Amino acid sequence: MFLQNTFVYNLFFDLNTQKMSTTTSILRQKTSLQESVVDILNKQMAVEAHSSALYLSISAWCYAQGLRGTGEFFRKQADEEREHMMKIFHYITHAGALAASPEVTNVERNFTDLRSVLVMALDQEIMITENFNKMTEHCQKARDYQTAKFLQWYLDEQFEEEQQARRCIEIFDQMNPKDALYDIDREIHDLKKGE
Ligand code: OFO
Repeated sequence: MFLQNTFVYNLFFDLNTQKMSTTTSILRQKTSLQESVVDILNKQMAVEAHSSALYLSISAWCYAQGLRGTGEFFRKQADEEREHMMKIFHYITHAGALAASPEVTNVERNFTDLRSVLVMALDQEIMITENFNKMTEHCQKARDYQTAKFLQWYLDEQFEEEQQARRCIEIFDQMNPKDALYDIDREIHDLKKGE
């Protein structure tokens, strides 16, 4: 879609016939990335942008409830999601392909209570992990091992982020929220201390 302007013939060594072959290639003169790979990376940029906006919205709600520690936790999380998006942006552009600046719509703004917000954040992270699993599988099937290697960083990051999101819910459930909302807020804040 993004790179279909030039239609060129490339020479390549055919492993089956053991000789140089001519094949049509739309993309290879500009980028080593296949179109389907550029497409899934761009789609994931949009998911990261949406995550960033969602966490900023959660942060704003937390601050408005006086939950400043959790507000700060989600403000940092929003920044991290934008960094994740930009890391993909740099990967696409450095590979010579075209990154698509994402449009962010439908950002949730109506939250009811802290626990449901924490569960929403965990669900979001689980969904993102699943995306990266599928993307890695796609790249392996497409024999794009470089991009599969790039995606490994995200799988490691998701492992950490899911643990953190689960810990937030554990903290909430282990303390009686009626008596200890202040302490819950502080504990969640401290999960990102030093980040
Ligand atoms: Fe935790 O989502 Fe970005 O990658």
